[in-house]
Amino acid sequence: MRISSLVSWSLAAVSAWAADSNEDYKSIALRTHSLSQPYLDSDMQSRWYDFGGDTIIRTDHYIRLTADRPSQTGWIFSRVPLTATNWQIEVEFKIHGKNTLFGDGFAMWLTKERGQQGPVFGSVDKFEGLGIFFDTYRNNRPGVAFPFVMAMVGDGKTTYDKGSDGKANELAGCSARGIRGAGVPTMFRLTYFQDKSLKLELQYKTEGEWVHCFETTEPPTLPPAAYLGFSAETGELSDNHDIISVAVSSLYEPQSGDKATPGNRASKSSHRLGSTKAKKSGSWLWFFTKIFLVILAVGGGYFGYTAWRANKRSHRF
Ligand SMILES: [Ca+2]
Repeated sequence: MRISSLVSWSLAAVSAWAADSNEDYKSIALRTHSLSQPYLDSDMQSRWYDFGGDTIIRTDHYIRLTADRPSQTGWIFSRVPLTATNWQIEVEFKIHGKNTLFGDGFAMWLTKERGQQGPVFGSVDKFEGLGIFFDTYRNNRPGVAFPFVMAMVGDGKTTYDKGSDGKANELAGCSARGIRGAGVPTMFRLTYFQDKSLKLELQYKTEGEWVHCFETTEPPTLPPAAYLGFSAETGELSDNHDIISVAVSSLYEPQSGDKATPGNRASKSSHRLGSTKAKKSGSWLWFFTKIFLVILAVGGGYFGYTAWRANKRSHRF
């Protein structure tokens, strides 16, 4: 092995290890909240989700919350609440239709309520929990481009400000021009760390490229038992609002000597803060140990190489 290739191999190893040390969280897929084709069991039921309103399921294609027809309302809601402390929800969806004027959009819910028809993108108003709205029709909100994506946290009493497209109660949001009828699979990825952040990323410009929508540093407090749901609504204007797949995972910190134990929102956060600290100092120690090992490997390799060269040279005579 040449010295130069040994050095570059060692450098590559260090950078790979450095990237690895940033991965403080591991994930476990939650079958209870995930959806993929064919969506239904053999008896044409879903074990984990209920659906209602105008929702149509085509087992080889999509869950259609509304068809491209006026005055449609549809929803699906998980049967069991999402109790993970930290989680990620990744959804492929498709908003499309034949008209140049269209509406109204769809919503993702993590709420105490479940499976009730209503006026907020097809679900109930005065909800308690989190709503993410993919609003394709501008009612009255000057200055922002539509479609507009936003988060609202409901306290069970506050009304969604439909007249101004949710402006009064917006937690965070972004414009997403081109998210409707995009040429690539459209997706969103919502990541929640109870003590840290709520982040929303979108894919609609290029496949495999996530566009940052928002990240809040003061994440909302969610109901301890919140159901995951999706709903959509059409009025005079319409669109197809399709859910293609839902992948939910629980995020947790791997602890040395610990088995994979996804946390629960009911668990004490003080305990978890303590373990965060321990993990951080632990990973730094491991990082320096790795660097030390690489230096040893490079040094050892170089020593071995020169010894081998010297040995080879002495044999030449
Ligand atoms: Ca609207």
